[in-house]
Parts: sequence; C-alpha cells; structure tokens
Amino acid sequence: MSSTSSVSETPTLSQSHSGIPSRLLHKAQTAKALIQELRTEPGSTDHPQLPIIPQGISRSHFHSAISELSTQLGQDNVSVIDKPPKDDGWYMEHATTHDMMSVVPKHEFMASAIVYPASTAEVQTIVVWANNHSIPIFPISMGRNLGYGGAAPRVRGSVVIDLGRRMNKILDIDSEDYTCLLEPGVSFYALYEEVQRRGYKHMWIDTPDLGGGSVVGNTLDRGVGYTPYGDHWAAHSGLEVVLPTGEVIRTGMGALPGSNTWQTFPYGFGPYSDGLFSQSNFGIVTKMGMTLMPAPPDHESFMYTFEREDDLAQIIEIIRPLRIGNILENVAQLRSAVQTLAVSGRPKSDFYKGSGRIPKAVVEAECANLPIGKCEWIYYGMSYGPKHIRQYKLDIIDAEFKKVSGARRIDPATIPKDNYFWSRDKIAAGEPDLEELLWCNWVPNGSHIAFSPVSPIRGKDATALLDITNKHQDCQGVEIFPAFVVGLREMHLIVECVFDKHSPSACEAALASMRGMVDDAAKLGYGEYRTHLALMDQVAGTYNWNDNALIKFHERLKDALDPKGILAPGKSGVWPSRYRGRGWEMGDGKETTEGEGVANGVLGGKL
Ligand code: EUG
Repeated sequence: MSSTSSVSETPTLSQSHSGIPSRLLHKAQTAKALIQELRTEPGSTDHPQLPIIPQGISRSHFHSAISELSTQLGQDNVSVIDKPPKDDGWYMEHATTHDMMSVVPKHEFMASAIVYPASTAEVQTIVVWANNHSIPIFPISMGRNLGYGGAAPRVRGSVVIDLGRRMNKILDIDSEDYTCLLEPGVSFYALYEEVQRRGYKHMWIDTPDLGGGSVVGNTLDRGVGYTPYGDHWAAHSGLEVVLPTGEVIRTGMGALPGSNTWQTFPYGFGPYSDGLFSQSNFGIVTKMGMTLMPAPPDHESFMYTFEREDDLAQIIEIIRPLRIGNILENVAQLRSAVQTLAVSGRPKSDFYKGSGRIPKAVVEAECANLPIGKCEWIYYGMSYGPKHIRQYKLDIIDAEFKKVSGARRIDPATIPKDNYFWSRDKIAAGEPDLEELLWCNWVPNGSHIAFSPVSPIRGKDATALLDITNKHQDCQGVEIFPAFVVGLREMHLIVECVFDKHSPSACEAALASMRGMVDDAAKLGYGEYRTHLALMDQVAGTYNWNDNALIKFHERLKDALDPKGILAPGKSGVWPSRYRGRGWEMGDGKETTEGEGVANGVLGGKL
C-alpha cells in the first residue's frame, strides 16, 4: 500500500462545490496516492498556439470579444487557456480545459476559454455575446462526464461555460413532496450531505457509482443510479432553460406563474418539451427539479456468483421476469470477475507480467482468494422493506439464481468491511461513494472510454453483445471490463475500455475498438444510449432509419432554435447549418476534430 502523506489534500465540499465530503476524504487520499504511484511522464507533446481559436473568427477578434465578456462578467470569471494545461488531474481534481482521459491528442478537444456565470441572467449574457461574435460555446455542469469526454467541448476552441462553479445552490428540498430543485453545480455528494444535514432520515437520493458528478448534468445525459429510482431522467420534473438565442423558458408546470406543482407533475400542458434538452444542444439548463425517494424501513444487499462465462444467457433470462416483476427492485449490476479484481486498485502487473490480456486462469486463481471465490460473473443487488417482505423476495431470487449450476450466494456476514461489496451496498441505498474508478489503475496512466449499448433483458442479446466485445478486445489488445446494468425493461451493457493515455498506440487501439464495437452492434440492431465526443457522429449515424429522418428532424430544430449555430455544435452528432457538409464529422478514418471552416450567409451569422 502506498503512503498518502506525500499527497496534497483533496478539496472538501466545504472548500469547493466539486469537493469530496469529509467522510470520504481518506478514500480520496488513498485513491489519489495510488494514481500518482502509477503515473509516468507523458512523451513529448506538440502544442498548437494557444489559445485555440475556433474556426470562423480571427485571433484578434477573439481576444477583443473576450475582453468585452470580461467587462460584462468580471475579469475573474473569464479565463483564457493560453498555457498548456499542467496536468490532467484526477477524478476529484479534474481538468476542465480538455478531456482528461482523451483517446485523441489533448488539443483536439480543448477549449479556448472558460467562463463562470453566477446566474441565469449571466448565462443569457454569454449566449447573446456568443451570437454577436459567432463563437461556439459549450456548457458543462461539473465536467465529470468521464468516459464520454469529461469537460471537453466537441468543437475545439469553444468557450466552455462552467455552470457549476458559481451556480451550485440547492434551491429547495421539499421533505413532504419528496422533491428538490437544483442548480447545475450540485453534485450527488453535495445533495446527499445536505439531506443528511437537514436530518431528513426519511429521504433518499439516487446516486451513480461515483458521487462527484452534477445531478443536473448526469440527468440530462440520462445517467443511471442504483436505487429503485435508477433512471434519473424519468425521475426529474421541470427545467429552466436558456435558449440559444438568449430567451429563458420554464418547462412543465413551471410555465404557469405561481404554480406550486413544478416539481410534482413533470408534463404541464401541451407538447412535452423536456426531451429536447436532454443529450442535446438546443438549450442550457440552469435549474432542474428532481424527485427523491422515501427511505424504506430497511434494506439489505446480496451478492451471487456464477462460475462460467457461458452462464450469461441463463442468468439474464432469469433476471428479466424478476426485474420487470419488481422482485429484483433496483438497477443492479452483473459484473465480470476481472473488473472485481481490478477494483482493488492494483495494477494488472501485480497479477500478471505477460503482455496482452490477463489469462482467465490467472483471474480465476486470484478470485479464489477473494470473498467472491472462483467465478466469472457477480450479481450485486439489494432488497428493500421490512424483514418479512424482503425474505419473500429473496427466497424467490435464491431459488431462481440457483437454477444456474454452480451459482452461489455469498453471505454478507463473511465479507470484510473494506470489500467493494460494501461500496455497492452504500450506493444501492443512495449514499454516494468513491471506489469505482480504482479499476483505471489496471494500467499506468489508466483512462477509460465506454461502449454503452442498450438491449432488452434477453440472454441472446447479452451473448451477442458480449461476443462483439470479446472480438474487439482480442483484435486490439485493449483492456475491457463489461458490466450489465439492468434497468426495468432493458439493460445497458457498459463496456469500460481502459487504456494508458500516454501511449499513442493504446489510445489508437482503444478508439479503434470502440469504433468496431459500435459498427458491429449496429449491424445486429443495437445502439448506444450515450457516447464519447469522439464517437457522437458515428453513433448518431447508426440511428438512421428512413433515410436519416430523425437526424434531419434534429437539424431542422437546431437551425430554428440556434440560427447562428453557437451552442455546442456537433453535440450528439447534431451539427448546425454553418458547419454541415464541411467535414466536421469524426470517424471513417478521420480522427481529427475539425472540419474545413464554417459558413457565413443566412444562417451563418455575422463575423
Ligand atoms: C456505468 C458507467 C457509465 C455509464 C453507466 C454506468 C457504470 C460503470 C461510463 O459510463 O454510462 C461501472
């Protein structure tokens, strides 16, 4: 074990909106020390002239536009990126100038400047400014969209709007309606701590694997958590949005002045517009309502292990009716043994000195020494309610899982307190933790990018997707951790691809394997629920039914709502007219982010 004494202290929530709760400071220090221990120096990197100026505007015009904005927002709230970023940082102290886990050279997804608005009115000011100067802007909440691009903009040289730093208020927690109203800078950590501070023992939040992300940002990206409320988008109610031309709207009941129903009824009247602002570039969300869960009287985690990789189809077939029937009550995970080995935080080289993929026999032998024992798959779940209700469900689950030969239930009483099982236990009860990314340490300078297809909860779908995953792992020699995250009627397969970001060949292999998986999945009718900036054009291109009817619809909306094409161009593969047909798309052998200029003209905006 490494010593944590040489490691500088991680900011806590009392010091920064994006800090760690003090209860988790020791975990942060340990995680940070491990990362530092495994870090090697990057090779020489060529830096382009900084700041990176977005296409369509001259360097001098950019600088005069920036000084105009500084006058409006204050010098301290506009920061030009004119020096190469010192460091990528790590999860808790991440870079917001670029993708800290980039598979392409850092400068490809790099901002020109970061601005820090303090209010919705200041966001409007920025949007109007961007329209006047035809400068692309890219909003982030916390900037922890790791595995999907982090804080980085799709178009290099965009001005990143860091909404989180100064707009981080919990505007309301209603302990009778079980709702809250949040600004973008509220993390899952911060929301959890505030619910505790107010003594609301009867309320739970729903948290992803790590708690540092923005509740608003994660929900807009349609992220998941692990209580019965796992689908964050489904649990939200009401948005405040700054449109790309600067107007502000409130959706749902928020459009009715004086309504007290904004956070309790999500739809309001007429067309339901919220969907347009999720994974989109049609507006900047400055407030969001969210429902909270009543704490059940009691809860208990359980874990099953399965012996063979080939058991997968049978396990998934067992899960489907239990999950849809709510016997399995939470968004649970079926994880591979190798990921459990890796979440110890130890590098692969501790277990295996050879090159290439760690042999199955080594994984098995190592797992035999862990509480999980020798196995291929591990199911982590939780049962909620009083003892007799839980027992009813747990007996059914036990009988069903034991139909898989060799399935074992691991008695939690036998699992040491520092085991990852207890991290999942907290998360499934809405308490945000900090363990998940320890598996990045599997390789030096470990970074990750995710392949995230969705499918029905069927054995044949699980097998088909796992075959694709294994095929690309074998061809590319990259490290891959698959985990099935089971929603209510579908499952998200999250394939985390871990690579050494300082190795250009590893980065290339990681990106190539992602591209291969997306293509192969699409051929079989599978699509991703979310993706990295570098893959957005490719993934959007797979949703092409009826001669690309959906993307054309998105483009019409984009041009109507954002005629100058300033807001997050290219996000989710939606390009405004000024960029369209000019080679801005990535993929098909083109792994640079820029196209051949931008148009002026009717929809192009003045320069
Ligand atoms: C996970 C990770 C994701 C995601 C959903 C779940 C869980 C990892 C990186 O993206 O979209 C263990």
